[in-house]
Amino acid sequence: MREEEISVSSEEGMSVSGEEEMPVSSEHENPAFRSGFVTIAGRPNVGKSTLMNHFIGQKVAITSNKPQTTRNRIMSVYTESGRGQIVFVDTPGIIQARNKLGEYMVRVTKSAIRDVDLILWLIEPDEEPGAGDKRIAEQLKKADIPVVLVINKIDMKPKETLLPVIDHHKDLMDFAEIVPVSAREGDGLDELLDVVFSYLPYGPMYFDEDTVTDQPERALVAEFIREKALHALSQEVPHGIAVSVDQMKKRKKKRLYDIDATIICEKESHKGIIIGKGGQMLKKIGTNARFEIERMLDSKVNLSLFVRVKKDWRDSDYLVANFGYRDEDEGGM
Ligand SMILES: Nc1nc2c(ncn2[C@@H]2O[C@H](COP(=O)(O)OP(=O)(O)OP(=O)(O)O)[C@@H](O)[C@H]2O)c(=O)[nH]1
Ligand SMILES: [Mg+2]
Repeated sequence: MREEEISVSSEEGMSVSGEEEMPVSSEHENPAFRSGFVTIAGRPNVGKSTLMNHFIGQKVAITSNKPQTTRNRIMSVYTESGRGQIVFVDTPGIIQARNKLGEYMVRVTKSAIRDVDLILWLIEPDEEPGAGDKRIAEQLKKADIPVVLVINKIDMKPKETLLPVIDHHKDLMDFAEIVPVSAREGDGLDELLDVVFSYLPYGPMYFDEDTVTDQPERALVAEFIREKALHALSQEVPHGIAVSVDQMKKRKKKRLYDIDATIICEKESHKGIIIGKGGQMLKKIGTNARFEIERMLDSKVNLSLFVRVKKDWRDSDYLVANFGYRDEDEGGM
């Protein structure tokens, strides 16, 4: 099978991402220090990853307006000197699995709502609970962990429409708290942070304050490419995409990386769409991804993108695992 390739290299210097310096302190000696694990769960597309990114102040989980963007459990660490440390656990949207990848995503979410200190159940304000929400509520009740109902995207609705949303959801289960927010605008997030900290036990700092995420750089690179493909493509094409980083090398004594990556799709017809007329689509995905990767690596990047078809890979346990969706990857930072 022929692979199509397109290279996107760095033409100009990129601005440097604003990494914040945190003061080093011996928090283990602070008896008022709180710490714990907080899972963010809910239906697809409600803004779970957007919320986590906002807390961390950078993109650790990709986002898009297409449901089922997140496929893995993604952890990130929020540390506030003198106050505490929250390990956020972003999860795939809760769905009914239709293929092996879906089954993997369901397993990821189920395991992420066990053994944590708090669960944030995110919903959208215009939703009356449906069958999906009832299933989520049943799962969360079984977990026997405090659940905060977070009503996201309040920027899209007048305030008075929130009351019926709250009333309808209150019937599903007992919530520790109910907090309306806008993850995109940042509204209500300070209040949510206060609530989260109030439910965490006094405890140690699990990770040093420089730790941001459990995602290795290569995984972030693959995800940034997948995000740009999600943004650029429509209909069913983006759902069948996986990205593998085949090579990632830093040039000696240079702030320059050479990266080869492959976009895997399910059908020959999808391959044509991903490449686009005269390679335009692939070039667009590559250029947009390169910007994001350069910002993360604080270096210039030569990105070569290939496209390959692996027929119906989402139905194959072997290929799903091969493209990085493996149960054994779920553990630890
Ligand atoms: N208007 C508005 N849009 C939001 C807000 N938060 C997230 N979004 C948008 O909602 C869409 C989905 O956001 P994601 O963060 O990818 O949602 P998710 O719950 O992680 O989705 P999955 O990973 O697919 O389960 C994106 O287009 C976001 O920009 C918000 O507070 N207000
Ligand atoms: Mg997500």
